[in-house]
Amino acid sequence: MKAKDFLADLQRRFPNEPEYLQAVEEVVNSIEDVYNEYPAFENENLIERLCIPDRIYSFRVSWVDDKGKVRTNMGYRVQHNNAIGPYKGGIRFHSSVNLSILKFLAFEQTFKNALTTLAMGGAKGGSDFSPRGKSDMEVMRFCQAFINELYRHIGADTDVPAGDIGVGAREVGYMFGWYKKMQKEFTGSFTGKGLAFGGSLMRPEATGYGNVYFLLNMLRTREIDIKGKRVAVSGSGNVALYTAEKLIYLGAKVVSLSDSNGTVIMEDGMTREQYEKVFDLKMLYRGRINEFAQTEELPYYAGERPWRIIKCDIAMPSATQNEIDGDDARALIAGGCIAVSEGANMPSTREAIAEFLKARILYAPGKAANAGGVSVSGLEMAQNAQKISWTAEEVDERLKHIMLDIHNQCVEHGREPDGFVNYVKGANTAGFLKVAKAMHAQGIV
Ligand code: NDP
Ligand code: 2IT
Repeated sequence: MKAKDFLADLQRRFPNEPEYLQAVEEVVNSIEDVYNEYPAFENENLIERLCIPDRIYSFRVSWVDDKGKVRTNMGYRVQHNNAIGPYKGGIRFHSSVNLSILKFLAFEQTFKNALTTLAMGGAKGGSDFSPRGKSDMEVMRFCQAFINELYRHIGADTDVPAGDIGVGAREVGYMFGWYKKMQKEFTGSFTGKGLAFGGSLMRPEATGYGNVYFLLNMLRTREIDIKGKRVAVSGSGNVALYTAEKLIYLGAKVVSLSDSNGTVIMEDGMTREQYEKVFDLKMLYRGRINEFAQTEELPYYAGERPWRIIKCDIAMPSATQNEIDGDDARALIAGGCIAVSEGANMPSTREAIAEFLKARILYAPGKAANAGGVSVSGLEMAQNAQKISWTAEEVDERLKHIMLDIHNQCVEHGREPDGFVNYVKGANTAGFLKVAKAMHAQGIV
């Protein structure tokens, strides 16, 4: 396989899917050599079967808003690969959702899930519906209409959705409720459920905490202490907030949070009291970051991301894809940033990643660093299958262990001759080998 030729062909076939092509390009470039060590892979054209999703469902979702107006959105589920377990991955509700974005997410999920050590294939779904500004009843009607189409294609041993941008406990609850009604069964068909109906303790915290655990493992390789470090966090949703909480607990200084409208800066680090205020504002009242900045009298930069406006030791992008471009990366490095650990999926552009690798800072790609969320989803599936629930301490211990295991896989496959660990190469290679070997063993399916 020649990566260049394969990618040129994919570009010709899917010219309007830039995010999908970006995610595939990164993986294919890093696994080219190891792929070519296994002639059987090439004989079976495994690379094409691995990069093109198994199937995609797309459908129209019609629902009625509070004014009685009939609205339509698009709905999708991309089932990418189930070589090592049932399809598994979140659902995203955001106005920007399109097939290219969901294909990139399902592709990434396949490798991420392989790294978790648990038996989960890769999938992603979603809609261009935006829950922002909608009433609970509107969100409920939308979720029911969405699942009315999707319920036939998912299930505890088939495909298990969860949350992502715009999908939290409320949305998962509504989707699970309708799934259960249509299927006439109570099964672990979703993760991220409420605690009263099969959810796992620590699932809400898992992605953010897991990312911090991954960061600690990276810092340990250079004997760096997290205490007192200035950490720029972007986003202010599920992942960003639990990242911030764990960082404050560990004595780091969280110097920023953001949303799609702007960034708040906390030069001396967010206090515990400020954290509680912003958590309530976002989680209970679905408020905006500029409201937090106003009430706390903190500097707010409308339309800006954190990277160029504040100096930090560590960056933890936790909002969305391609939120750090080449100029942002250069500004971070020039400002003394020593580590980037990605809570979001593919938050760094190709150019930004190249800058991080060139500067030889600690750089963890999302498919390794943010795998804690889906890992605890896997633990939720295990608990549901046994009809038991574990304590928060037990889940947290398992999460720490999984994040260490993922870190070790990255080091094993990503260490370069001079000792530098290329976590991109490590994560891609380890994830690829697991999935590819399973696909090879199962024949052409
Ligand atoms: P939430 O919906 O809870 O929060 C998303 C945050 O990102 C919000 O602050 C939102 O701001 C901001 N954001 C979303 N889209 C954009 C955009 N286009 N430009 C700028 N800011 C944006 O989602 P999560 O916290 O769950 O997800 C954040 C990231 O983490 C995503 O990349 C997701 O794929 C990834 N992830 C999530 C996991 C999970 O378990 N939830 C697991 C692994 C990865 P606003 O309110 O203005 O839209
Ligand atoms: O990107 C991700 O890993 C998620 N949104 C979580 C997926 C899951 O199934 O928990």
